[in-house]
Amino acid sequence: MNAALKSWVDECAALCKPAKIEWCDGSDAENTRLINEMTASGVLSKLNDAYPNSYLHRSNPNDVARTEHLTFICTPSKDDAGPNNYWKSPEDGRAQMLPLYDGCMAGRTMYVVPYLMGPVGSPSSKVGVEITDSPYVVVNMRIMTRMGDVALRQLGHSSDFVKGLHSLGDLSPDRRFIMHFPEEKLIWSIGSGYGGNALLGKKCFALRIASTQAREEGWFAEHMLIVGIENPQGETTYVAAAFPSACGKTNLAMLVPPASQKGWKVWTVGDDIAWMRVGPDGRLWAINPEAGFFGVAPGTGSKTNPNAMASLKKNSIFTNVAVTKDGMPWWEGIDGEVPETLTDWKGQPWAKGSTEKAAHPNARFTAPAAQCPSISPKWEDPQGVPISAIIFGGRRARTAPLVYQARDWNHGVYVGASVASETTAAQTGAVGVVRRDPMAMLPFCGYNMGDYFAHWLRMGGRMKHAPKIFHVNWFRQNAAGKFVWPGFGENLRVLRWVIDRCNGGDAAVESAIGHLPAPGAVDMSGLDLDDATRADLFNVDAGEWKAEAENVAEFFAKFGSRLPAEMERQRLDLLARLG
Ligand code: GTP
Ligand code: SPV
Ligand code: MN
Repeated sequence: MNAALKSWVDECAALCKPAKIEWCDGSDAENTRLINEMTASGVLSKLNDAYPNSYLHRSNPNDVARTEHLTFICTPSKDDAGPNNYWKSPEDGRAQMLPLYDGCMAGRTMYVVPYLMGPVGSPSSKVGVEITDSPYVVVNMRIMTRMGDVALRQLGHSSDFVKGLHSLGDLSPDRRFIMHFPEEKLIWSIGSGYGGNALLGKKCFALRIASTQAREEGWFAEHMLIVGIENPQGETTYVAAAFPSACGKTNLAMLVPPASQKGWKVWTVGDDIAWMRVGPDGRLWAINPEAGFFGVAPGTGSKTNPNAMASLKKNSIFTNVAVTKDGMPWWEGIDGEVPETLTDWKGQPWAKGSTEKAAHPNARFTAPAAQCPSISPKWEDPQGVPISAIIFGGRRARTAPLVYQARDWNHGVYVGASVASETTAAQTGAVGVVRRDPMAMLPFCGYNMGDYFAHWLRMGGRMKHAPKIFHVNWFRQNAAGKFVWPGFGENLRVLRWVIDRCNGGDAAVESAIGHLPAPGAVDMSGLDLDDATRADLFNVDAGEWKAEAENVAEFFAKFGSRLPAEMERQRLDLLARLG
């Protein structure tokens, strides 16, 4: 028994006062028992046998997305958390949480869940332990991480693990907090059972805590998918891409080449988080710390993402989807006719034509990565995969063209730092509001983003073969508010240009914002786009970009002296190029 772990578990038990404690080993037998208990108590319900071993869970309707305003970084100095985070001092954080935890598990079971983030045997992998009173969290963690004995074996007698204490509490939003204590590698979460608020290995550990470690140790913990693109000659190029929540990472990671792109293949390594280190060869190597997908259900269907549809066909958990009268999971955008009647995500009857959505817009599936037909043969390689390109992107109705390439690493850091995107249902609050979301990390960077930009700039100097940096926008709209780019599989056309650029291709033209594809360099053959639309996809409007640079200035100003001078220099250079 690991002494450090034992004493922390004892401490948590003394505080939360559970009726009993269960150490989770990650076995099939344990999983089956927990699922049986949850189907008996109504926490889960079994779905149709067309989806073997799959279950529906309905969250409390007040608890269906991450709650950024209730998420805190607890560091001694407010400046170290930065204007990008809600902050409390560690003392205040603790003082606020202790009374909420006191006795919160009375009558409940306290589960101790050891888990490994990253492939078994990888020098990049890290151990976490989550203590929770939610069996739903346990069975999700079993899909999302390598859970149980495998993690304890990796930990051995070391005290080097990230601690996460989670309780459902009373699920009241007034008593819901997600607090991070980076200096103690500790996460305290109470009052939510949902996704990133409760599955503490994901955003809390693998991004907020890991990003602080990454900065100290000289690596990257990023909100990025990892994908391998294989050309018809059989050569695979790996790309990492950061898009904000619900902006297309899972879809790009599982892209299916359309018939027009003969001979191309796409291999999924990860769909949400990348941990990346500089290798001895001077390239950047990435692992996926997760073992499953916690994917957005609405919009997922055989046309948009057949690989996701195949991944979730068995051994999966569906959260806040609707259900048909035959017990099939259902959401807006799934295949087939809209049924006449459904049970909606709240468990209420729903009829076709209703103005209410049947599935919550942030309904999710939890599915094992190994079930994905496009999973890369290298997805569990302890070394990871070498990254040739980093792509940033967001949801922008205007301004950002379909694709452009940064002029060099430092300009690429500026491009990443100036990402903006319309908000989505992945977090509570208004949807569709453009906000700056640097590197898609605004909700996930565990420290001052001024220091984060400096870290990115510094890392450029440490790589002999740094990835090339790009920006994409799949979400440009026309005057009628319709997406003009077909997206999904057709995005491969853009990735082909990206890869060509990484391999020395010169099919680019200079513009004020960076390199644009030369005319004809992105294959548009066979797409139903008129000439005006084709031109508009690559249009750079100097007026819009000047306004953009002004907005970036306002954002940068928040960081005061923590903003590296190079970032403002890049911004002024851009303005100068815009004329
Ligand atoms: P998180 O899991 O929240 O981090 O989200 P994500 O970045 O993985 O987003 P995901 O791939 O799940 O996509 C979110 C939504 O965007 C879904 O409804 C998709 O159908 C839609 N989407 C994804 N890619 C495209 C695209 O290329 N074009 C359009 N129009 N929509 C897309
Ligand atoms: C996101 O919001 O970016 C997600 C879902 O991937 S959650 O796990 O809730 O963070
Ligand atoms: Mn995400």
